[in-house]
Amino acid sequence: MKCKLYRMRSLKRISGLISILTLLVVSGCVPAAKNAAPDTPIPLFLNPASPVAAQQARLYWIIFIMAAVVFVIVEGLLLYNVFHHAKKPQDQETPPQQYRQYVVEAVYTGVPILLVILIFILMMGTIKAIAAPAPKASDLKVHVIGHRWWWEFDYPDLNVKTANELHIPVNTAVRMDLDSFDVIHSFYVPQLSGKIDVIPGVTNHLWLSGNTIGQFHGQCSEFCGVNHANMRFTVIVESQADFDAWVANQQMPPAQPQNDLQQTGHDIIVNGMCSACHDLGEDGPGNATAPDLTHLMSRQRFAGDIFDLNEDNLRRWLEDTQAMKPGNDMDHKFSEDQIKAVLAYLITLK
Ligand code: HEC
Ligand SMILES: [Cu+2]
Repeated sequence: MKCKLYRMRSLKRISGLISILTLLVVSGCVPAAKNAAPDTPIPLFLNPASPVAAQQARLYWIIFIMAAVVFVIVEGLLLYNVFHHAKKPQDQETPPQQYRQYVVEAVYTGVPILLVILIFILMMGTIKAIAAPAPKASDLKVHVIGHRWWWEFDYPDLNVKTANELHIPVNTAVRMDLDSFDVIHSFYVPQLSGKIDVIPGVTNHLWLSGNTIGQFHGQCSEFCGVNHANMRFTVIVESQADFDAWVANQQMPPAQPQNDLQQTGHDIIVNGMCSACHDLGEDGPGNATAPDLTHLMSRQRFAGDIFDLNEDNLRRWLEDTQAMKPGNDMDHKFSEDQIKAVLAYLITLK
């Protein structure tokens, strides 16, 4: 009997531990991957960098403090009764029973109802505060397309296409149309935006704006297959001048090959095996299913924002993409010569 009880207790303890671990994993509090983005601020909505996240954080803290006060009062009364009114050995009689305590009952029914009504009012206020502002001509339009396992960002009015890196000017409303190329993904930048599903065949809409210059971590937050965790992106909130300079660079045609080796690489990309999936400037399938390479080297990271963009990593990528990001959709083998030529040209694509 004793043994059984003991076993039950340790089972309880283990299941408690498991639920804490699950919570940690679900909330993303596990050690970051080796190639994680550099020192970006903790990607949490409690660390807001936009009016939307600030409203969410405010509501969170109000409800948290309300809950904490209720918790302390309720647990305090409970503990007080447990210790102060505990039955003593000399107590032989059952204490008098209480009936029809209308005041007590009114309090413990009324107070929670009032609290819930208060939360409802606060919630409506928050929903109103983060609703999209009226459209303005100066708003920036972005078409977001989720792919397994990377993000495409198109700027239809600017004729710019990029991958895994969303540049936006500070304090500007950004209106996004979100679609998926394949399965359901979810767009989430904790410090900037709410979360919205990205669904094939449906166009969803989200607005966001950043009021702090900096880089903010984004992550697909709807399980979408083997590389779901490696489907990240970065939102770069920058001054209008920096943004304009970035746009001007993105609008340029791709760099011209400077020697024979680069020319060979260029031709493989434009006419060879890469052109089935990748666009380069005006060349390529047009409706590319893979990241646009025109200004590849202007980005900081690649392949779902997880590897630093430099020559060594690109070589590793071309030698064996499946070893680097197992299961990704670039399932091709290239010869030593092809890799050398392609790499020579790729690294000039600033
Ligand atoms: C079958 C389609 C396909 C072919 C062919 C292909 N790729 Fe890719 N490539 C992809 C996909 C899909 C990704 C994105 C993988 C991911 O992030 O999960 C990618 C990613 C890349 C990236 C990283 C881009 C970024 O910004 O994340 C580079 C560079 C690249 N490919 C170069 C090449 C080159 C060079 C060739 C030809 C020698 C080539 N690819 C052929 C599908 C293809
Ligand atoms: Cu996804």
